[in-house]
This record gives sequence, C-alpha cells and structure tokens, in this order.
Amino acid sequence: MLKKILVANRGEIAVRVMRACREMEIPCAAIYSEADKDALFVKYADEAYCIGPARASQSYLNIEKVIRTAVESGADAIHPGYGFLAENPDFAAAAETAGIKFIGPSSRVLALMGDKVAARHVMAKAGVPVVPGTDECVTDPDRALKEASGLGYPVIIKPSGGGGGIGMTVVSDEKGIMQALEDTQSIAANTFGIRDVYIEKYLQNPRHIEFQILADSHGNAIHLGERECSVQRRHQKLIEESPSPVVTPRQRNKMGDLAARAIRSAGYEGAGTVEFLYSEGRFYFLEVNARIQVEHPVTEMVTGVDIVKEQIRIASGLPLSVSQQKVRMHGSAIECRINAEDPLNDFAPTPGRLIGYHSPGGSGIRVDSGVYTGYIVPPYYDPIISKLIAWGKDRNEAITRMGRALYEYVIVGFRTNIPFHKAVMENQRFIKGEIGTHFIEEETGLLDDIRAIIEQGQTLADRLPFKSAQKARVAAIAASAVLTRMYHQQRIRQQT
Ligand code: MV4
Repeated sequence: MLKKILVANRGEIAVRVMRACREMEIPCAAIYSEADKDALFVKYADEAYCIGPARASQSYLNIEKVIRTAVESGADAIHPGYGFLAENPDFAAAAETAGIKFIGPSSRVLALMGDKVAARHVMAKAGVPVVPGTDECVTDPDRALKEASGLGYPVIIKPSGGGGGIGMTVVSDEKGIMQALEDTQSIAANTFGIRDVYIEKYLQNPRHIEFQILADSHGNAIHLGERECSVQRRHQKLIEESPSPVVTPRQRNKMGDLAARAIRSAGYEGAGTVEFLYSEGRFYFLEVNARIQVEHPVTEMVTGVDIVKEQIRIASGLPLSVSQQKVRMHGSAIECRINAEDPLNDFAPTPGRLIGYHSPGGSGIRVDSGVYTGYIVPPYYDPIISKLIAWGKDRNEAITRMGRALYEYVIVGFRTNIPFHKAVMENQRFIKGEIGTHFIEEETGLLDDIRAIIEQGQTLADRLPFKSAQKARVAAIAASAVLTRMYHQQRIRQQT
C-alpha cells in the first residue's frame, strides 16, 4: 500500500481524498496557495506546505513546485483531484520521473484521452457508438463543407485538444462553415495550443449521461453504472443523479460493459468516466474524463463503492475490491453543487466571509464540504463550496430528502445557489425526469421561483402554502441554532 499521499488540490475534493487516506491509515500532505492558508483542507491534512501565491498558475498549476514539494515531503504518491493538473500528461510524466506514483492513468493514456479525435478512434474500434463525425481533424474548408453536408446540418465544430464545451461552434447551414472553421481553429490554438478541430453531427437537445469506470493493473475493468448530468449551465453541471431516470437495466449493462472494455483496451488504469450524449434512446460517445469527478458521490451512494479508496488501491498495485457481478445499484441519489454564486445575478460569484453555517443531516444525507463557520471563501478559484447529496429508496424519495435538506442548509454571509436548487426540486419537469442539456434555459419560470424563495422568507408560500410553511419552519430552527451560537460567542468575547 502507498505510504504517504500528497493531495495536489484544494477545497472539498482535497478534504474528500484525505478522508479516504484517514480511513486507510495513509498519512496525507496538503499543498496550498497563500489565499488558502485558513482553508479546511489545510487544517485537515497531517502536514501542509504553502507553495505560492493565490494565482493558480503560480501554485496549484506549477508542476515543478508541486513535484518538488511532494519529493521533499517524502510522499510516494500524488492524488490530483479534479481540475488543475488532474489530466495533464506532463504532470503525470514529471511525477513518474521523480519516482512518485501519479494516482490516475499513465502520462501516455492521459495524452491519448486528451486528444479527442484519438479517443473517438479508441472507442469506435472497441465497438462503442460514437457521434457521427469526421474520423480525422479537418483543416481544409472544402473538405469541411463536404464532410458537413455528408453529416447533414446542423453540425458542431470542436477543438480536438479541448473538452468541456470550450470553443465549440454550432453551424446551421453551409454559409456558416468557413467562418466557424476559422473561429474554432483560432480559439483552439489560443486556449489549448492545438489548432486541430473536428466536425460532428449536432444533436439538438440531448441528455448528458456518463458511466463510471474502474480499471486496475491486473486487467480488471468494471463499471458502476451511470450518472445523469443534464442540469447544467454554460457547461457547469449543477445537479447530477444516479441512476438516470431513462436508462434501462439492459442498456446499463450493455453500455457499461462496452465502456469498461474500451477503456481497458486503451491500457487505462484508475477511475475514469466515459461521457455520452443520449438522444432518442441511443448513446453516442463524447469524451473520456481521466480523473475523479465532482459528481462521484452519487455513484458511491447507490453502489456502496468508495471510488477514491479504489483509486488508491489501484495505484498501490492491488486488484479492485469488487467484481462486476458484485456491483449492485440500490436506490437513487442526487447531488446539488452548492456554489457561492447569485442565481439572481446571472450566477455571478459571491465570495466572502461565512458568518453563519449550519449543514443539513439526517437519513440519506451526505455533505462533502470544504468550508466552516468564519471561513472566507477566496475569489480566485471555482465557487464550489460544498456538495449536498441525498439518497432515497427511489428517485422520489431522493428528491424529497434533497428538498428537505436544502431547507435545513443555512449559509449566512453571502448568496449561494441554494434557492436555485430548492426551485428545481419543486419543478414539475425535473420531478418527472424530463430533463435535457437545455433544461435551465427552457424553464424560464425558475427565476421567478428563485426570487419568490429568496424574497418571501425562503418559501414559495403563495403557490404551495402547506409544504412551504413546513419548510420555512425547518429552516428557521436550523438558522436559529446557528445564530444563537454566534450570539453566545459574541457575548463571551465581549466579557473576556
Ligand atoms: C455536442 C452536443 C451536441 N451534439 N456534440 C459540450 C460539452 C462537451 N463535453 C460536449 N458538448 C456537447 N457536444 C454534438 N455532436 C452538445 C454538447 C453540449 C452539452 C453536452 C453535455 C452537457 C451539456 C451540454 C451543453 C451544451 C452543449
């Protein structure tokens, strides 16, 4: 087993990884920027090293500094979390060179999966259905026109070096091709340093469904079912769930097995996600995410498998602790990402001091948080402060629990997106599972619901008198607990 793990990340995911280390009795080290000196993950770690200024390029993204700190700390492994350097082949290679185990796929496989055109090849060759599109990158405008008319409009032009939606251009007819090709190429070159783009048939309003995979160094590769992540805004997921309300057990087994097999054929090692678009009953491969993902807890809640512990086992050279036959999905889980952002101000970030904090609990509730009362959320990084996960015996119970827990959650000091989540948990389309990637923009009533929830003392009283009155009471109890404590502390301070 690994002897000491350096966690090369911050916030809630750093805490999440260190929790797995504690349970496995593996010492853990944190690295942090000057902006994070008071952060929860720094306090939680066995040891912590400041590696530079707030700006990520000078701290969390500085490969040389991170590796040097890992070596000096005596760590024999690095867990990269998500974002930052998690899928950077140069980082994995630098770790390998320094004799430190990178907890994730090899540098070679990271490079392969980072090349979206190459990843499409790998998947198609393994029999995974991919979105109809070009099997090479396209540079010549005439070639682009020919390919696009073969696919039929609309088409979408994507950077091969990218992912996550950045720089993608939808083209509705041949008149737009030339401009879109140029635009996407220049964005691709500027953002990813690779000018290559490819063309796919554009699917109008698909669902986003992804499979969680685990692959060890002994040739075992399994899947842990799917997550549906259609509730998103500008490529930022806000709500994820498992299982998807539309995937049948047969489809799950078939697509999960295909995805696991495909990943194994590429020599993949570790936890990974195979992303699909789902439209009219069919799956179309999009890309592979070669990291632990933000939304992994919903899969943990329905399968009982601790994905981070499996990552650590795999990196230690041990076999997976569970076989495909033993994986069972039980019930339903939903995750709401709790962000310091204002849903009434175009979801603009609202960093600041958390003067009051009360987190929900009770049956079926899990909170993965990176904050505490008094903590100041810095403005330099992603606004995610915690994740609220609700499990139920079925989707309805999970939604009801999530709604209840959201009303217990008290965050005083800055606006959060909690009112947005409260509105979605009462949205009829969401409740019916009728969601696609355009859900938020289509549900134009959500903003009014959010306004009502915020302005009417956290209730939708006019519309839902009984339910909301109950919820408001729950919130009041939770809030008073927090505020009473703050009041007493202030009195103690005044007396001393
Ligand atoms: C697409 C698509 C429709 N058709 N590709 C955006 C993120 C990246 N992972 C892939 N994305 C898309 N690719 C084809 N051929 C629509 C999207 C898309 C999307 C995908 C998943 C989740 C949210 C999305 C929001 C807008 C567009």
